[in-house]
Amino acid sequence: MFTVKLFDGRGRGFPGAVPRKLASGETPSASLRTCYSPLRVTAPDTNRLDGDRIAGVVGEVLDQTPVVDIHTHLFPPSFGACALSGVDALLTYHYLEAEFFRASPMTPEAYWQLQVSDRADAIWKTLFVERSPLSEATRGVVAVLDALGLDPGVRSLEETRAWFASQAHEEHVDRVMDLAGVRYVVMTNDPLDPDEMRLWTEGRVPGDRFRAALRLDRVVNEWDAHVEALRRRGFPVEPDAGGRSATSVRRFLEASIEKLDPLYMAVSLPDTFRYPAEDVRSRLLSEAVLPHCREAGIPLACMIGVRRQVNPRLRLAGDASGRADVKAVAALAERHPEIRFLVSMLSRENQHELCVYARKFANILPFGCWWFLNNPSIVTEITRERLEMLGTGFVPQHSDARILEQLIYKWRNTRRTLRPVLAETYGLLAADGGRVTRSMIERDVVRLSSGNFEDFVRSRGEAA
Ligand code: FIX
Ligand code: ZN
Repeated sequence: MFTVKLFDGRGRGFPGAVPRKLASGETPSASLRTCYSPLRVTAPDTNRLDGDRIAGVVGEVLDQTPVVDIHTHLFPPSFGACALSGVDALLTYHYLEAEFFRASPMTPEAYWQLQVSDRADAIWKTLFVERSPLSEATRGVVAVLDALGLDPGVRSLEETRAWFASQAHEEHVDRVMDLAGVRYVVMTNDPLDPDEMRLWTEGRVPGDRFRAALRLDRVVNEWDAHVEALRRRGFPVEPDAGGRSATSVRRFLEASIEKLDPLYMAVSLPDTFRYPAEDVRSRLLSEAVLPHCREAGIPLACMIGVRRQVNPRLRLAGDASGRADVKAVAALAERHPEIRFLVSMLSRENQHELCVYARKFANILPFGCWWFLNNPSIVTEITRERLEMLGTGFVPQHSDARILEQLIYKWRNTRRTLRPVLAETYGLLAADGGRVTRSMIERDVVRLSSGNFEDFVRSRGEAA
């Protein structure tokens, strides 16, 4: 007898799914067979792997194990213009715009005057035709085009554009997610974004492969600018977040949760973030957001260390990072032991300390190598550090994709980077006399790819 996790068909296995015992040789149900999770329905392979076979098996298991992408900015096709896809969107990704402004004499002001397709042409010519696409972001576009059977060496984008325009939306989404080995993605859903909320109110349904996350940046970080918007919607709040504000924000959160059914709430925080502090942000967190997390049993994702708009001329590409104070994370975890915190930090310098605090507080789950950290050299370093300090108790990566097809390259790169790191770690275990088996590697990779996240989010209301 051994335990498997059951999923109800395509990825919506959670939160209804419950682990149960399957007898060896028992035939799995149809829904079990069609799910994306690599279930062990045969006896586990307990044969000890020799050192020289470990890397091959790790590679196979990584390639065969679908991931849950726990933080993206993607939307399903039913969300219209919010759902970005295609070569123009790929090329005008803000990572590439930042590289373009360094390489081109064109000013940002002149660039923003252009149509999106003209911006894409300018970036293609500058970063792909006149220069070699060696950076992580440029190489990613090459990998996507190649994976979709398109020529990454063209001088003009006309045929590439035509190919994307001819794809049927829903099938294209499934194809891309299958190529990327992604079971489902978690979106970023801002309840104070009027355009997006109109779609939810109209009853647009995201479907099984897109789950919601309630993003609280406008509420928590841009309070002054949104006091009026909250009041207009029938939530009376005060500029200093006093009086009825906390009650109103909690009613607002409750209504948003009812509408979006999010897996977690999330907020990005600056490198200057302190908690507790004498400011409106801290007050909103302590009096509204955290009590609501506790009562609704919903985790809070804290993405810490962003310095917004150090160069506003670059718009979305104008954000940077800074080293934050991990004591704020410790204070959150210690004061709120019954709340679960998913934590990602943007500065490389904060990673080790975050691992130390995750060892002290089980209600901290470190996740991802966020944004400027999502490069093979840094992902290798951080993942090794996390394995050494936390075993398999973390979520190695999220894609942060904004354009659908980016899933292909971001997840390919993640698997490629994780492979030697995991293989080396199992190699050390084998060298120390440990028994390394395929079943063990499969169990661990499922945990890292989806299990840790789903367990963390599922533990609604349970004490940490
Ligand atoms: O705050 C965030 O969720 C960031 O990931 C983004 O805003 C950022 O622009 C990004 O796309 C990073 O990958
Ligand atoms: Zn993001």
